[in-house]
Amino acid sequence: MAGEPQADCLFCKIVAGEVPATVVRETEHVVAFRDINPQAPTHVLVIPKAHYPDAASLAAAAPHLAAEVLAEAGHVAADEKADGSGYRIVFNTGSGAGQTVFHAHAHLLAGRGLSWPPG
Ligand code: IU
Repeated sequence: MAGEPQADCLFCKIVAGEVPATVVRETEHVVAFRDINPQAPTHVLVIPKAHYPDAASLAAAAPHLAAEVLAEAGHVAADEKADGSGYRIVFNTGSGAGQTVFHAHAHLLAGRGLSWPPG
């Protein structure tokens, strides 16, 4: 069922404390932790604790929760002193776009120049 924990989902296991992660922010509904393979000096993943496979399904089923994920990404950027120099929020969606974990997550990237278009 939408939003329910999935037994085979890595990020559900992080939410449950079954897989370790370096958590930088946590609310009742959202958790933010450092990516294990950082692509920038600041690379934090911001996820809803509830399981949705991607950003669009999250926004469709629980728009308030999608908004909280975005707001928390902004708080992480401020915590990391990235809100002045600029940062990027990315939701890879679908394997063709590089999504490898099918639990909605925002990548918050900062701390270096970020070129456009992305690869
Ligand atoms: P993607 O957009 O689905 O590809 O992002 C998944 C991210 O999860 C990716 O950047 C991985 O480095 C990251 N990650 C992680 O932080 N911890 C893990 O145990 C695993 C992947 I597996």
